Amino acid sequence: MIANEPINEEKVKRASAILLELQKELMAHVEKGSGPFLAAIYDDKGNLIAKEANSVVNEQCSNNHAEMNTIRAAEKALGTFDLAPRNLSLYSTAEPCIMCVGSIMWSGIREVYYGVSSERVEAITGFDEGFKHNWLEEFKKRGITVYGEVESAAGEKVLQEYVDAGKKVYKPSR
Ligand code: AZG
Ligand code: ZN
Repeated sequence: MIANEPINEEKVKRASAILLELQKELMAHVEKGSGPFLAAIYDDKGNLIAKEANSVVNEQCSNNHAEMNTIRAAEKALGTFDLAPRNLSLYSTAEPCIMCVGSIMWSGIREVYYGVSSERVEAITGFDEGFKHNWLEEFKKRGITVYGEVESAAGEKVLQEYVDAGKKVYKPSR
């Protein structure tokens, strides 16, 4: 596990439980046409605000990563573009890609917890997660907490299942 603050065991325990649940739900979304990523946003009292899977292929939109969809749904549900006053945490089955790191920064999300690292996502699936310079440090400067590689073994297993099932690794042709 990695983090950009001293490890808080309470946060790790909560993140483990939520991420294991998201990993467990993921294949059911994939069976309905989603990509192999799922994210959820919770408030600081433990209420679920939004949960969305990746819908790049089934909605034919390259922006529709799990994190993007979840932030969009949370902002719509709360009627605001600024989530900061709500003290929200984003949980994602995998490390946010270059696009989603930007989206999280702009959203006002205060805490990020993810499962599988981009390096392992790329090795297992062949997706290109992009180039991210020191994003944990950059988030720390902006007061955004990050815990990564939480329950990553369970996350890697689901991604391997996706690949073994011959599901689409969507990407632009180059
Ligand atoms: C992805 N990585 C994450 N974390 N989430 C998604 O929805 C993705 N799609 N492709 N790479
Ligand atoms: Zn993304």
